[in-house]
Amino acid sequence: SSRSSGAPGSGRIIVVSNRIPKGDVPAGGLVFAIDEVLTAAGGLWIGAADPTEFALEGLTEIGSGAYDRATFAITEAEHSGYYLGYANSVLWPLFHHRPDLLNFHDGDFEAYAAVNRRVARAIAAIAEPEDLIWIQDYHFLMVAQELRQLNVTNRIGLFLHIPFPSPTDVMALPQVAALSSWIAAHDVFGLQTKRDVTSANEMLRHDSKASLMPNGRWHRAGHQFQILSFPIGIDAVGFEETAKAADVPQLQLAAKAPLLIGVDRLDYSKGLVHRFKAFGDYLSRRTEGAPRPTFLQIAPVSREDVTAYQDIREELEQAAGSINGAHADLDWTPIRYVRRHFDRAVIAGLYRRADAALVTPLADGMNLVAKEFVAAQDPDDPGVLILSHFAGAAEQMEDALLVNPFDHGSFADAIDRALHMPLAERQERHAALRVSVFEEDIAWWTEAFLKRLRGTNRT
Ligand code: ADQ
Repeated sequence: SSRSSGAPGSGRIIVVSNRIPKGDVPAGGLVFAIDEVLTAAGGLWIGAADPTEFALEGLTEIGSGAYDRATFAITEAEHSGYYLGYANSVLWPLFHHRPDLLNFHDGDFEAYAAVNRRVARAIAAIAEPEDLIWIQDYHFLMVAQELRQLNVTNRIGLFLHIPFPSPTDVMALPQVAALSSWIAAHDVFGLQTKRDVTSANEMLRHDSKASLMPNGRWHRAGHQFQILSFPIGIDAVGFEETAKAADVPQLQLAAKAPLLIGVDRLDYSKGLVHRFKAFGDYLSRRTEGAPRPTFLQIAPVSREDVTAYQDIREELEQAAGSINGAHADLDWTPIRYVRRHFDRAVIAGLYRRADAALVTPLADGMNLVAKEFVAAQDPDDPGVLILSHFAGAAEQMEDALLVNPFDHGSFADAIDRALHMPLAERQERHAALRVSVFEEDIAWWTEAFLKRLRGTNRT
C-alpha cells in the first residue's frame, strides 16, 4: 500500500524511549546507539520529561540538529504509578521471573495506560505516513495499540530490552488477556534471544484469535506481525579503543594478586548476592599460601524508590560484610564493593586489567557488560569471562565459562578454573568470543531491526 510521497518506512525514524539525554549524549549504552542512528538517518527522539505537577499534552522540543529531541510531560503521580509502579514493580519483576516481587498498587496500571495514551497522541499528531516508529522497551507496551486506535498505519516496531516472561509467569499479570493484542499492534516485536521468541510464541498460542502462518508470521484480527530476535550489541571497536587508551586507576593490589570484576546496576536480577556467596565459597576452599584474589564489584544504586531495591541493597551489604569478616586480613580485603558511577574509560580500563569477569545474572535480557569485557581484553593475554546461562548473551557467547549462578559450588569451581586457565585456552576462548562481539555489534543490531521494520507488510 504505497502512498503518494514514497513507500511507508522511507521517511524519518521516530524513536521513543523512557530516558532521553537532556544535554550531551553520554558515550556508550543504548542512548549512544540511538544518537548514532538518528544522526545518520535523521528523525525525532521522544522521551519523558522530568515529572511536574501538571502534564500538558503534546511534545516539548529540547534540541535540534542532525535530528530533533522532544519530551512528553508526566505528572509526579504518573511517575509513581507508571514508572516506579507498573513498569518497575510489575513488568520488571514479572519479566525477570520474579513473580514473588510483584507489587500491585491501585491506579498504577491506569497511570501506565494514561502515559502510553498521551505518548501515542503526541506521535499521531506529528507522524507522516512514511515515518518509521521505533518504540524502546517495557515502558511503552501499549503505545502501538493506542496508535492503531488513532488510525495510525505507519510501520511500528518495538524492541524489548528485557526477557520475555515464561508462559506460566505471564499469567500473574492482571492484564495478561490484553498483552497479545498489545503485541499484535506492532509490525515487528523484537526480542533479545531465540529463547524469548519461544516464550512469546508460546503465550500467543493460547490466544484463540492469533494464528501462526507457515511463513513464520503471526496473524491476528486481520493483521500480520512478526516476533523476532535481534540480540543487541555494543560499539565494539570504540570500546576496544577506549580500553587500550585507558589509564588504569591505582588499585593497590598485592603483586600477582588476581583481580575479578563485576559491573552492574544494583538490581535483584543481576544475582549479586549469589555471586558474593559463590566467591565466599571459593575463598573457603582456597589453599593456604595461594594468591589472594580481589573481587571488585561496582554496583551503583538504581530505582531507590522501589522497596525491592532497598531490600537487595541491604542483603548485599550484609553478604559483603560477612564474607570480608570471615576472610579479610590486615593487608587484604577480598570483596571491594563500590557503589560509585565511573566514566566509561575507567570501566574499560578495569575490564582490561581484570583476570576474570563475573557476569552472573539470574535473568537478563542481554547484558552488555559481558560484551564490553570481551572487547576490552588484550588478545595476547585475555581475561576469562564467567557468564550465567541466564543472561541473554549466553546464546551468542558459548565460549565463555558458562555457570549456573544458583549453584554456588559449581560457580566456585568456575572461579577456580578461570584463575588457573592456561594462556592457550584463554586465547582460544577469547578469540571465539571476540568474533561475535565485533560482528554482531550495535550497528549490526540497528540495521537488522530497521531492515525488518522497513521490509514488513502488515496486510
Ligand atoms: P541494564 O539492565 O542496565 O540494561 P546492561 O546490559 O548490563 O544492563 O548495561 C549496563 C551498562 O551500564 C553497561 O554498559 C555498563 O558498562 C554500564 N555501567 C554499569 N555500572 C556502571 C558504573 N558504575 N559506572 C559506569 N557505567 C556503568 C538493559 C537490560 C539488559 C540489556 C540492556 C540493553 O536489562 O539485559 O543488555 O538493557 O538492551
